[in-house]
Amino acid sequence: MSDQYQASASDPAAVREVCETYGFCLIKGALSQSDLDTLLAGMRAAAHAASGWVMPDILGLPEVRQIYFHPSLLAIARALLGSALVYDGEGSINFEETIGTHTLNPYAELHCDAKGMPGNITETWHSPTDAIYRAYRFGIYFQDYRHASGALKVVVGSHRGDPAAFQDSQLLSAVTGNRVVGGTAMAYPQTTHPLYNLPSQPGDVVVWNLRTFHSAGAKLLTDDPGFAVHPAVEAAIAAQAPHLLAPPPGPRNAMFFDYAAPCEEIDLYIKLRARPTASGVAHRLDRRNDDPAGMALAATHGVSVRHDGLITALALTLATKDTASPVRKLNSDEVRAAAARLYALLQGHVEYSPYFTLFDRARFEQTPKFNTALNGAISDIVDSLFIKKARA
Ligand SMILES: O=C(O)CCC(=O)C(=O)O
Repeated sequence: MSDQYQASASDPAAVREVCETYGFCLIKGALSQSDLDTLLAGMRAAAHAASGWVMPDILGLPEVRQIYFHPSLLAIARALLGSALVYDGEGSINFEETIGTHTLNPYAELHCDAKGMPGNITETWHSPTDAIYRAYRFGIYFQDYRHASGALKVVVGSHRGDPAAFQDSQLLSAVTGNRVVGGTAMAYPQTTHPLYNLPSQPGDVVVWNLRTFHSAGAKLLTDDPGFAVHPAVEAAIAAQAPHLLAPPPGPRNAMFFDYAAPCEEIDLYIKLRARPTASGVAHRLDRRNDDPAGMALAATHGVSVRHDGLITALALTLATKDTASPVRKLNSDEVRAAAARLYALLQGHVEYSPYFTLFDRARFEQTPKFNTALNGAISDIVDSLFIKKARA
């Protein structure tokens, strides 16, 4: 276990130091057993309620959203990012009662989530001054991954520098390493940058910068659990000598959410994530992150909330409602409710950069008629979703 990668939850300044140096931190002792029990029960309830549907993000889930406002986590987030925090809409749950897809097929490709540049919204974020990206993902894992497979894997230090150097395919080097594992000599390709599997235990919180390259579900060697290799090497071991690998300790239940500073790079990230995806946008209509109780909770804790994902889904739904392929079929009461909901969200919408603006706010505010104002904004939003280059 490498102590330099961890810090106590009671020392937010140390968490920041570790995060800024390495791009991630294993925060020890952040949550009590009672926090974990309450959270897991809430995740179970939310998963059952959503069964068969895409699970909405956590701010709209009364069963679990309290965790986002946990005093220790907020104190750490503010130490990392400053006092003004924003919820960017990224808050998700992995829950399964027994070992299933989440446990057996985690996303085991090294990637980073920080995307969005002023000149190209899909490009991986990088800074001309090598500044640190101002958003962190917090992960709560319910199993002990010190000796078992399932941990988060990170590329140490990949939050800074040229992101091209850390892409999954670039990381394998031509240098061969040799190691004796379970009595067998193993030759494997080393990586150009060090990897680390976070040995988290229940009660810890794993935090990583959105620019840090990482992958899910690290496979650990039973005889050498501290040894981290590229996911491609893990896959080769799993295919050729699976008996060397430690099995998962149980279902890989976990929760992930972001804290961000309201700034240019997070504005671009939010706008990218709000774009329509191959899986469609209809399910976003079931998000409830604009419900008054959740919004009141956020306001009480001084956290602002971006609703771009919901705004774009509502706009596309209303724009396509009379076409042959509507995002979702709505009756007239539902159309009225969707319009009122969108109008309220547009009134509260604040952006943090001039790039890829969703709609012409001045025109919206100066148009007194509800329908005219709303239709103008819907048309702007639909246009904005298909722009590749920024019009600042
Ligand atoms: O499942 C995990 O451990 C990591 C999830 C992940 O890759 C992400 O949130 O970007």
